Order: sequence, then C-alpha cells, then structure tokens
Amino acid sequence: MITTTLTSTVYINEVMPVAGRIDWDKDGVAEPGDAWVELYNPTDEALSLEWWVLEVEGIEQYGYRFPPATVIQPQGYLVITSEEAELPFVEGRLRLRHDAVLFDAVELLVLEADRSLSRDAAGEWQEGWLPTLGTHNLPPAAAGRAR
Ligand SMILES: [Ca+2]
Ligand SMILES: [Ca+2]
Repeated sequence: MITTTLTSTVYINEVMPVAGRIDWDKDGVAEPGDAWVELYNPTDEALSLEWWVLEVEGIEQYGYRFPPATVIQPQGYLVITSEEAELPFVEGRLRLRHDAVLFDAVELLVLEADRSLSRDAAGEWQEGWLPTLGTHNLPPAAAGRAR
C-alpha cells in the first residue's frame, strides 16, 4: 500500500471498495454500486469541486468529473458511490485531481465486503476499521466506546 502525504486541501479519507449486504446509499437495494469513496475538506472554507476529477488508473483509465455545483463544506465530507461515479473501487490507483494537479491518491485493495480503508489522524491508511460513511474515521476501540 502506498501512503501519500495529506494535503492542505480536499483529500481521500476513506474507501469502501466492495459492497455486500449493506445498502450504503439507502436506495432500497444492496448492490455492488453501493461501494463508496469519502472525501474530506480539512479547511475552514467551503470548496467547489467543479472541474475536479476522481479517477482510477489501472488497466484502463476511468474518470468521473464532479458536477459543476459540487461543494464540500468546511470540515465536511462528500461521499461518492461507485454507481454515481461509474467507477470500480477495487483495483488500480484511485486519484483525486484538479486539472493536471494531483491532490491525492491511494492504491485500491480488494477487502472483505462492507469493510473500508480509513485514514487515521496521521494520514496513514488503516484496514480493519469500521466503515464510517460521511463521518470521521474511528479506530475500532473508539468505535466500540461510541456505541
Ligand atoms: Ca443501494
Ligand atoms: Ca469516514
């Protein structure tokens, strides 16, 4: 796994590559397209993701351009499903870029269904943390205490 340095702007915070029994987007059906990626805006300003692209560099090049009105709130999260992005999140390198500037990247892994890759407070990627869609990532012990 390749670790990237956290940038001072929007970054990839969590990836849930393989959807299983959980209907993550709550549309009534648990399906492969429920896989998701969570972005985080650590700044104190709302940021537009217009012209930003989420892409998977693998055997083929896939890319998803955010709709023009997409905004990520200060200290806010934005979740994109595999279905919305028309991207698989299981293989290759997931990248977040704006024009030619690469803001973040993570090597995708096939995990057990409904498990995620989470960045910890130091920016390192962790496996085995419980998925936290749209909220801050928690190590297993902290997640247990929160219940
Ligand atoms: Ca669903
Ligand atoms: Ca999270």
